[in-house]
Amino acid sequence: MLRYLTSGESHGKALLTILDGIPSGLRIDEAKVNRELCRRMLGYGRGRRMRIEADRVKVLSGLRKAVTIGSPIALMVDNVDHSIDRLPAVLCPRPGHADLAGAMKYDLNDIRSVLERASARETAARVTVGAVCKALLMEFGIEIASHVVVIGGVEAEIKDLGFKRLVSIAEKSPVRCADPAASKLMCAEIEDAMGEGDTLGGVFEIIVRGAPAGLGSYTQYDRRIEGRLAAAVMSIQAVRGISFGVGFEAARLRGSMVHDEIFYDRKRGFYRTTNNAGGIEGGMTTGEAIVMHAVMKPIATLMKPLSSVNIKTKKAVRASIERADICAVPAAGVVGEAVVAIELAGAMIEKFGGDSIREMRRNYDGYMEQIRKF
Ligand code: EPS
Repeated sequence: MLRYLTSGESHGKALLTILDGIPSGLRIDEAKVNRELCRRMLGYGRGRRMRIEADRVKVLSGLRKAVTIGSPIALMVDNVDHSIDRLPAVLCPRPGHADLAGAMKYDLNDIRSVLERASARETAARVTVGAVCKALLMEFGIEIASHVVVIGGVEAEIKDLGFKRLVSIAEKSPVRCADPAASKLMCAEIEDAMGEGDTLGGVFEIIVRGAPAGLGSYTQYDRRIEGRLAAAVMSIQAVRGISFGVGFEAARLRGSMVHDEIFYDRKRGFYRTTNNAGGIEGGMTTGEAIVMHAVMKPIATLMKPLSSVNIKTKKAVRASIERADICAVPAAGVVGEAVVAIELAGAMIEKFGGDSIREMRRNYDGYMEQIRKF
């Protein structure tokens, strides 16, 4: 079983993770982990904090000569801004943030103690874990990408570009969007929101290419892969909704328009010409690309704050202002890739056995041969 925990406050000393269950024999390239951390920091609309930090991973345990040995892997990202004990108290909860419910729940009279851990800074830790899991998935030719399709009122028009081209265009866009015209409009929308002291949410798409058919299972509710993937992506700060393939559109369409017809070719085996299911049927991967959409609400810290109540004086006030992003949808896409990688790496280990990469590969090859001949 693959499991991990993260620890660390936004302005604490560091973000820490222990990742347990990665098989032995996997090469971990620190530069690749750092590249993922760097991708998470980018994006038009990010706040000043991202200019202060230079997120880099320190691998504290679990590797010998950059190769896993089956023991838990400890990963650390230092915070340059570790001012947690010097920062002023926060008393005016921000609507939309963990502030109020968190302070009541943990009986804290300074909201700072809530926001420090609720902050999306924690996602840097998850990105380090995701990068290790991406390395495991790459061993089996599984690739994960994301791109932004909506920011505020601007929707991208994504042509059928193919995976590689889509990724290369999106990675060059300041908002990680594969439609250059929409990309410009999104940047303008972010500037406009900034001018108004406001924030923006949006939608990002996650695409997984190369996952074999049969990850997850229909046999028990908690083994259904879409449930696991949805829970993972929903656990990202500010994500409010998930869909697969044609998603919510399926409600308006007839079955004949939704379900992906099945074909067979001696060389290719079973295949589909459409992928409305988003690569998942009956709680299992189908072997087609996994396609998910995630909705992110606008960041809760507004420079023109909404009405709130001071938790000490109970007087009507404006919500507190913290340093924050205007829009973090491009970064959330990178985090989405990471959490999907973690969930799929777990499902791969469950299916193919998890003590060593060599053992996993043998089982994987045998299974792939078996389904080819099915
Ligand atoms: C973030 C770091 C945070 C915020 C942001 C995400 O740093 P700071 O609070 O020092 O500016 O920029 O978090 C939020 C917007 C939030 O509401 O929690 C990061 O590293 O991603």
